[in-house]
Amino acid sequence: MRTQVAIIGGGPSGLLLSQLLNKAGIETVILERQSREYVLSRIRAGVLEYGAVDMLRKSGAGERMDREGMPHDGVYLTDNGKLFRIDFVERCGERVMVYGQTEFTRDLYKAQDDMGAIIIDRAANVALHDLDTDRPYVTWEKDGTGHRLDCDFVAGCDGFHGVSRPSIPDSVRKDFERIYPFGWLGIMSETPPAAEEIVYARNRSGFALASMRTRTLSRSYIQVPLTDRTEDWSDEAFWEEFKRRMAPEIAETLVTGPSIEKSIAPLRSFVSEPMRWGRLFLCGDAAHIVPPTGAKGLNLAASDVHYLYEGLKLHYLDRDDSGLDQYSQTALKRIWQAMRFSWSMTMLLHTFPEASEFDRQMQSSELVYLADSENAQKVFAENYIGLPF
Ligand code: RFL
Ligand code: PHB
Repeated sequence: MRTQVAIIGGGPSGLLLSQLLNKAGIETVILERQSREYVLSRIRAGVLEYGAVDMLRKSGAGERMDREGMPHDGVYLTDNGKLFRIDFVERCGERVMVYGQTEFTRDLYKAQDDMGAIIIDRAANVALHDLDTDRPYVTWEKDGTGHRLDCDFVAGCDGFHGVSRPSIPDSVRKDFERIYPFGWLGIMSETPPAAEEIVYARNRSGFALASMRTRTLSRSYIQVPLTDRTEDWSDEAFWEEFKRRMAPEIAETLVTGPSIEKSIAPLRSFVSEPMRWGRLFLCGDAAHIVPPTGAKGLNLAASDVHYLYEGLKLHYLDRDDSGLDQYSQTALKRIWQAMRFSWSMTMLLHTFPEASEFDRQMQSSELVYLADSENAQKVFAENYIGLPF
């Protein structure tokens, strides 16, 4: 079997890249380790920057998002009960779109199916070969049979635990990492959202986040110690703690209900450089992880895809390799900016076990500044809606 671009991973970055390349007449094959049902059952991101929104539209898969997604003009923040709002449109003239990663992925699978794209799921033992030559190839097994795919390029879109990043020799790769001493316990519930926009809450007992998927489906998180397990948290205990951390006016009107999903995610900042080795290009979580506090993970995957798609298009349509040669450097510049924003929001809003009274006062002062200063709000809004690609 032969193709132009072999894509490892059928998550949002692999699907979006494949869809854009196919539309430009460039052939792809996607190899996904899991079943499609499994990929579509993963509940993750909920906020799309306007850049990611534009990309989904450009890929031809944005119609349902435009119909069902919820444009948000701002967010709320609360510090120990005091609530304030940052208006993105007023500060920066842009907004974000609340649309679940599950829906984003589902729309891309459908668009790929409509185009007759090749997506091979349940591909086991995927291995990348001869990446530093002009003739790379990929091998895998499915239902006990071995397969081989020859290609021009390999796009490593296989997330943090994939095979692509470890295929770059250790002598070439440099990893940067910070692990935070807490996780997020998240629940999905068939209840109306706590507020009409997302609420980020700092509280003495820890961080909480009120988000949503639709007008009748809420996504709510609380910061928990890394040692906690989901079984430790009944729905009643979750809602009690969530209310304690939210502003009183939000807690008072909150409608609670049983969880239909509950999970704990650890928080980590991670970047691996470079993002290109020979004919392998890393995209999305395969190369970097951000803590979810800034809602940047999926959005960074989309901006990586943008740079790689433009580079591949130049290569195939204009015989110009400059985009591919600059891919790693260009993508990393934007990634480090999102790293900085996600890290600073995480540091600002969470309770750190080792924090002193002074450290806590610094967090509060920063939030007072953000509540009172139009300039500070402008900086926050510019980063939250997403820096330009
Ligand atoms: P994914 O989604 O991990 O997809 C990678 C795919 O590759 C497959 N795979 C393999 N396939 C073949 N062979 C192998 N050896 C393979 N190994 C893995 C996997 O099965 C999978 O299907 O990476 P991708 O496409 O780069 O997308 C990244 C995003 O999923 C991620 O950044 C976001 O979910 C992060 N994130 C958020 N991002 C946002 O932009 N806004 C948010 O509001 C937001 N909230 C979140 C989040 C992530 C969270 N968790 C659970 C990590 C909230 C949470 C709680
Ligand atoms: C979500 O809706 O899951 C969500 C929203 C905002 C974040 C992280 C997650 O910062």
